[in-house]
Amino acid sequence: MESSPFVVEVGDIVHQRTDAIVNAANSSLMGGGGVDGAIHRHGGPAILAECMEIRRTTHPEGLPPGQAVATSGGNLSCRWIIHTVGPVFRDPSQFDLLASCYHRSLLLAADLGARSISFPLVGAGVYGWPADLASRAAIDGAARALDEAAGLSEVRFVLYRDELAEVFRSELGRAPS
Ligand code: AR6
Repeated sequence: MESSPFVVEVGDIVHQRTDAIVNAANSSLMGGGGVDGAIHRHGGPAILAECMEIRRTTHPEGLPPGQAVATSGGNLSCRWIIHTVGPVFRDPSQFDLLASCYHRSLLLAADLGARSISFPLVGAGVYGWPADLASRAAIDGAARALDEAAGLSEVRFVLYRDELAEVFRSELGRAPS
């Protein structure tokens, strides 16, 4: 059996050295707090300029939850930033939409030629998803994409705190192999 491409670590997403880094954005693509704020702060104005161009051209109404778009990495050490938007948590019925963030982000990264990618725990901050459900959605969405996409050899989940990493690892342990 091949070894798992999943890596779990505690850290800051902006310091990852993977081909792609995923941003937990909002539909406006104009920046915000949390991961989004950190990525735009460290990545510099080129990222916002590209996001504005995406809004002007392909997504004038904003990026809907569950979808993903790419920009360059600006001053970050990645080649691409994949911006995705989690649904705001109300109840678990939007689980598939949250999983879709991972699925679509991975397929887009693979299409661009990325071999490695770092994800934050999309939806688990300002958008209010409980860590266990957010972790489950991450694992399900990413696993589904890896069944479909070739070329990605490392999928890194970067959790902000030890407690989140513990929850994530326990959900990963429950995942069907
Ligand atoms: N590196 C890794 N993880 C982080 C970092 C970081 N630098 N900063 C926060 N986290 P959030 P969301 C964790 O709120 O829930 C923004 O305003 C955080 O602890 O960034 O999808 C956007 O513009 C949590 O576990 O994303 C949207 O309006 C996880 O990353 C909204 O927040 C996600 O937290 C999106 O909310």
